[in-house]
Amino acid sequence: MEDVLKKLGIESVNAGGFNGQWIDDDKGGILKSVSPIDNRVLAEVKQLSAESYERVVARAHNAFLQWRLVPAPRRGEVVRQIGLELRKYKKELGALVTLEMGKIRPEGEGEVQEMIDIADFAVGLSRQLCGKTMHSERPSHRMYDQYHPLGVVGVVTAFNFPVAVWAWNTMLALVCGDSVVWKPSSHTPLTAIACMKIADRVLKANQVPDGVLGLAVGKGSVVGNMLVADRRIPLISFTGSTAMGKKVGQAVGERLGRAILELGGNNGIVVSNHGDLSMAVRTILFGAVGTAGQRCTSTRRIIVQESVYDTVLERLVKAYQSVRIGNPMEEGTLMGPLVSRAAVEDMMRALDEVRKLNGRIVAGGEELKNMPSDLYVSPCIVEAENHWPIVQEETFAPILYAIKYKTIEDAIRLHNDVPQGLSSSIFTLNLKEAEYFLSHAGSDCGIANVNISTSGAEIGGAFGGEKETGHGRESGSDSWKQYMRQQTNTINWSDALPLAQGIHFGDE
Ligand code: UN1
Repeated sequence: MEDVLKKLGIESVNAGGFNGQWIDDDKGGILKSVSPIDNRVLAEVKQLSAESYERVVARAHNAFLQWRLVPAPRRGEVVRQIGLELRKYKKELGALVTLEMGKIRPEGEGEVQEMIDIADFAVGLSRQLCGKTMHSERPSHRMYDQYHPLGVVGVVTAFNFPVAVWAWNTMLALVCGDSVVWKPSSHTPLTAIACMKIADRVLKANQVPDGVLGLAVGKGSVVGNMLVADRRIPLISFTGSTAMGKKVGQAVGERLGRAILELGGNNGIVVSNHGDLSMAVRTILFGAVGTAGQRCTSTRRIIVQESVYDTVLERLVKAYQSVRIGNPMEEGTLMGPLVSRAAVEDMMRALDEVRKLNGRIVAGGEELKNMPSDLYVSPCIVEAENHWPIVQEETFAPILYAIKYKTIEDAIRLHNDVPQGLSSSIFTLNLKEAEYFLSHAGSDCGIANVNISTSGAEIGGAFGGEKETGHGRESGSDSWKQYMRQQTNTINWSDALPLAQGIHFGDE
């Protein structure tokens, strides 16, 4: 552990603010980063007070004014170098993710791989920030649109993807000519500090203006509130719960800012009698138990055709019993601890609700004793009804609700009958069912898959959801457009002044 911290430049007490220089603020209070693996304090961080928050955003704004003038491909070259630097630290940064939030090592490293991938994507994008040219209805006029840098982007990330989500936003924002102020989760300040150190070496070597990347570790009630209300920040990208997201959406909407909101999911997999059941079982295990059920894309519901329901459940229970739960730093562990006592209590509360409804818990659902901390649980499968209030909610823990269906129409109705709309999947080898699921009459989610998990999306696609999951898209496809402002330009190269819509005004 000490080696990992040392290699990433983490000290026993760290400054939590960065605007090109580290800001040592004694007025914001100390935050302890505690590992859920064994409740050990990894290091301490000095949080930002309101005054030092101001220093971060003021510098970010000035930096933006200069950074936007750097040609986009040149900005892409800086991002390319950040990607190279991240490759050098993949192992250590991945390990720090594991230490700070408890996901297993391969998942920690996978997250750093997402950072590298989005950096590569952004490099290519830096030469493709294209608008359209359209034909004007007026003679001798030319019309086109172009995308200009937007400003300071505020990025608020959650504990469960402490580095990847920052990178999805930041690598795009950088090539788009924006600066970024990052407020990480208070569970994971050290990974944020480590990322900033890695990126800053590249920024300094390329004489990028100080403040293009900023960090604001601090309390939600101070830094979080200031960030979302700040008129100098035209775009807030927020990842977190639906409850928090509603508040953020309101605060940003109140000032007519833009918001990308990546909130709760309630992701379902439909398992058809036409599906490959052994593939389905392996996938459900990854989707529901991976990251201890703490992904916004975690599989929370399986909707299984009644003729294969017993077989699927039987095989799943067996698979759940073989999951090795323990220290996520150790090879062979499949599930580490939950992030906090509050998370364990939420899980137990949800299971109490299930019991009140006479729901049958067919696997797991226990707090595990004799573990290195009080945060280990066994992943759980519950036979449930889709309309139960607890099934309609997202509980950020490894609880999987199993629900039966008769017809494919039923399955899609049940699937969509929740308030959230992030990720979804169907296991079927029947072409009609698959196409139905992906059609406008099918899944209502932002992500809909066939024969793969609800979780583990690639960076190349646009990532985000509908309904109470929020709105906006991060990562691939044309998500970058949200980080720029679109401008329509019309140029008259004639000697006349024709008006659009054939209007004659005065003598013309
Ligand atoms: C999240 O849980 O906030 O698709 C993001 C996935 C990951 C990202 C999840 N690539 O599961």
